[in-house]
Amino acid sequence: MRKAVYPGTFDPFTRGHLDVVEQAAPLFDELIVSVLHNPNKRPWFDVETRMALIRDAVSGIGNVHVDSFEGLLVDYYQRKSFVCVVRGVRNDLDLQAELAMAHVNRSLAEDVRVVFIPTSPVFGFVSSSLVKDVAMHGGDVSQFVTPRVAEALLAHVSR
Ligand code: COD
Repeated sequence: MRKAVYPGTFDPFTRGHLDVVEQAAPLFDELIVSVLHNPNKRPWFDVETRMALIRDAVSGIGNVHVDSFEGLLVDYYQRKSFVCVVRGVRNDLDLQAELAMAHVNRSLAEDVRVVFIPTSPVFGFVSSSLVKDVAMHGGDVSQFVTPRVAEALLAHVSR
């Protein structure tokens, strides 16, 4: 069973993330989208909410499941016997950062393989932080996120 992990903060999950999932899912028997639980950060959405929003977004893709993890990615990778880490790349800045992360992960654990998926051009400018900025200023986020995520963003800014 070739099981890969697509790890991230996903605060929140965007159509850009979904595009990566749609491209990566057919390459593996199972793809796990996994949300990092980082006690040092203050995300807009807690881990359970982020997981529920991702589950809704990927519900139509049979071999994709949602999980969360704490601590080092490489420890989680080995514990769960993943064969690959999937990461999305939007531009050269992403590539630089992703390469650094991949090298660090490979230094920590030699068996960690990383696959970069270039985003579809239409989502190349979408990021969770820009989406939150648009939502915070009352803009329409529907082209960047799924309807459930748009609802959650609206609820968050209306609190
Ligand atoms: N189109 C395509 N891809 C996209 C888009 C888009 N519009 N937006 C984001 N992406 C990609 C990102 O490039 C990334 O590959 C992925 O989607 C997730 O993005 P984010 O921003 O939600 O998640 P990150 O980058 O904050 O996740 C970082 C990790 C949580 C994976 C990392 O910090 C980690 O592994 N932490 C655990 C501790 C650890 O092991 N540290 C050492 C690692 S060097």
